[in-house]
Amino acid sequence: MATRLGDESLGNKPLENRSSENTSLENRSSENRSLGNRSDKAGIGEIELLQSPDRPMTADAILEDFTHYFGRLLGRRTIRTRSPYPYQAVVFAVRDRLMERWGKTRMALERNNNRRVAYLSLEFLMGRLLRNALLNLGVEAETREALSRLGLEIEEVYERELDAGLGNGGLGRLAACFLDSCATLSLPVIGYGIRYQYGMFHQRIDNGYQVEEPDPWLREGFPWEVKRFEFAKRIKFGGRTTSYVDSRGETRYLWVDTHDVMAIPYDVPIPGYRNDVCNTLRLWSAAATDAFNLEEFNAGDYGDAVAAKNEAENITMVLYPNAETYNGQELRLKQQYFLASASLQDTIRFWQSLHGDDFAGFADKNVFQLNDTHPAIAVAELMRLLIDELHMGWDEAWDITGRTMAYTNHTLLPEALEKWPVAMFRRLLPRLLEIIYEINARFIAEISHRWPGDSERIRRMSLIQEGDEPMIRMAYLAIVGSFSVNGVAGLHSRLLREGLFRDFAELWPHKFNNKTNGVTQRRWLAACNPGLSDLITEAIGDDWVVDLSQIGRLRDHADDREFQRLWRHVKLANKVRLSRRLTELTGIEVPPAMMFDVQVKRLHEYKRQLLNVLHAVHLYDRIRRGDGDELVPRAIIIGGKAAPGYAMAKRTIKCINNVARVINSDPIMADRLRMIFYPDYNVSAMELICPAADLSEQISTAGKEASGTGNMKFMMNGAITIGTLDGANVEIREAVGEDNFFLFGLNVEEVQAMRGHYRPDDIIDADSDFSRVVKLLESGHFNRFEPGVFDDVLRSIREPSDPWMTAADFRSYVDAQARANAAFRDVDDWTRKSILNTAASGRFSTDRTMRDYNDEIWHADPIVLEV
Ligand code: 62N
Repeated sequence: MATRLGDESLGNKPLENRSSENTSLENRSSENRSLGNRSDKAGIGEIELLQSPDRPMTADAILEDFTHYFGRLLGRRTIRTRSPYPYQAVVFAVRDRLMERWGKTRMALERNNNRRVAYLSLEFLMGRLLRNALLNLGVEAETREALSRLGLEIEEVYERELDAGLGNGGLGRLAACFLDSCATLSLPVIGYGIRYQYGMFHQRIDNGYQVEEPDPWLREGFPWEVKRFEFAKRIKFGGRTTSYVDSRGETRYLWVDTHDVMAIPYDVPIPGYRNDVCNTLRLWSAAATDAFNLEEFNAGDYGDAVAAKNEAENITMVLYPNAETYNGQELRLKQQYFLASASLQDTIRFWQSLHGDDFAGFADKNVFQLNDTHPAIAVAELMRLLIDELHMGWDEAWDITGRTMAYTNHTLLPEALEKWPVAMFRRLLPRLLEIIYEINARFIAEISHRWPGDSERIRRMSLIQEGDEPMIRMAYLAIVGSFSVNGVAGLHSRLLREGLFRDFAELWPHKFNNKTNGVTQRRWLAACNPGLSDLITEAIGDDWVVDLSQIGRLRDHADDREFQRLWRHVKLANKVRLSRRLTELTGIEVPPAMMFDVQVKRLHEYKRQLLNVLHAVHLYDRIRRGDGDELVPRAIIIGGKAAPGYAMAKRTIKCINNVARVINSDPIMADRLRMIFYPDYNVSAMELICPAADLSEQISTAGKEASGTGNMKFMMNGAITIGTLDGANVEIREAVGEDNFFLFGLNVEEVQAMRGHYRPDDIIDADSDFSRVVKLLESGHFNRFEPGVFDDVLRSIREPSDPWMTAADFRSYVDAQARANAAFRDVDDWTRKSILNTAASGRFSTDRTMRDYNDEIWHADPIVLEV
């Protein structure tokens, strides 16, 4: 018989029951508006606190609340623009309005007993929250008005918010866009993540080199979060396993002598767009257990007690800043397990608060979407909780697990596939290792049954990679334990089925599906580009904000000369804005009339920032040789962070900066060519950059970029893409038409066919432009005072084994750039292409992506709020 999770096994009292999840906020009927009514249904010890009327959404009321918080909570009298207090007071005023919706959404979730989705992710790259919250609540104008009465500019207040940089790049930002779309679609989705004390590092550029600095983003507090100590969970680490036979003759397993850590949730409200829904992002923070501290303290070992506290809190201290290369660090595995266990326990406890110990319907009412393999240990942890803590049998537990887990893959790069040493698991998570071994044994039996005697296949598919140091293949664990496996763009999903996961797709074809990524048009058009947003709304109405397919109606305006003029006017204003910022950041002046040619994304060899540099040097060389008459003035803008341990990526940053310095200090280049490295690129930087871009660089080696999402943000804001047939570029080109996309480079099949007989030296020698570029770089022209700094970078281009085949695509890239150049000279036609790009971006909203997930994977009913 099942017992309540945690009653004895977790050593703490039942943390939540109907009352705590059910603190009712009721305000509809005025006769109910007293405080402290006793609720009949609530039972003993439960007092319903009835809510006062909703706060009005007027400038007057917002000003009143601002004043209240500024004076009475923050204890200030004078407004100083650069202080954090005005920002904080606005957030508190806005938060009051979110709280009302948050409570109603929670009530509706319980009442409707919806199927719920838990989005498990080690990263949520939220950026700033204020402008988005005001937009979604529909009080931006009112708040602007309230602040202006105090002499405050709302934009200045926005700027005071620090980015919540709890992610590396696309994967983390995707999770944030998903939350916005799910709330807007009223989908019952809760995000589970980690409240890192330090987010993505800040990047400083020193003599062209990247220098990493910590990101103490919580230093002044994070006014959006609500700490929920009552939902804390206990997480076990270390120790050993034992077993015994219970009174019914069943073998039971115990995980004992563990070092426990508490997981404390902090909730962040996620408002939908003007639909009164408010979902939750629940971020877990690690804390030492009280018992742990006290024991050591009483033993007189204060130092050890403090050390234990530090060790516990270390788990959520810092985000690992690696994108696309995992580096098997133990603390990272602890983070993964910490997130998985806390989130699963939370879901189980919520289930128990409604259904007691009857888990019959659990799998029908819960889905866990795994954001890559980072939280894939959840497969084994759910088994452990169901079997060890809830005393379920293996088959029933496996049925529940396999009906609730769904896995999204975000990469084909072999170096990014997580594998954890078996030895590390044995030390850190011994009970989970046993469970994984059991999952594997049963899985291998299934393969043997289907393919008798095929030991090679077993070796290939086993969850354990054998060898000197046996490893657990997390992607395989995720596939075996899930009912759905999806890629993030059509091409990527095909390559998963045909390549990386071929054996699994043969075994379980029904599991594999595609969900092409998107971005939220609320942040990435409505909020970040108000000029364009207003122009679009004047032309086609504002339905596009919640239904981006409507943006296709812009096509009717693409040839309208007056509309084109207004479109250009907005783009120019956005370029002026970015140009000012670039000058502030780097001291370089960038004339806004130039073509803004932009590549911003994490630094990685497969993304080929180097190819962009080769083109920059080519333009520089042409202008110097007097061959630049046809060239339109161009500003090449590159931004992005390199993982601190990724030497080649860091050297590429140095190379970009040095080439930029030579170009920008050459008087001949002035007004013709500028090159800028945008320091500390992050979400807020993109909000400034993408509205100002003319040309969007999406130039990865075909087959390497799973999807890309920056490509979609640029397209939405009217930039034209120069790109390879990689990731979502394929679908972007299909949507916008080949005339409105600058295609170049080998396709996936051609890249594969060229492996083995790729001769970069021959390619360079046969191309005089390429030869001159490489010669200039190799001559030390860009590193006069630092001989040899680019040797590694330059050598990689000449390497026949270069996986990124930069040289193979040089000629076709330069030709595509020439087509872009020619197109930019025809101002009207460029504007037309720009409008058509925005008009074709309808498919690339995460609203569409989330509908696809929900229709084909989650099958959750939308939240219905009480009217
Ligand atoms: C991106 F585990 N991936 C894709 F530590 N990964 O590159 C991009 F090794 O093509 C997609 O558009 C995007 O996902 C959304 O689907 C990505 O951003 C990481 O950030 C990452 C972080 C950590 C690891 C691996 C990858 C680690």
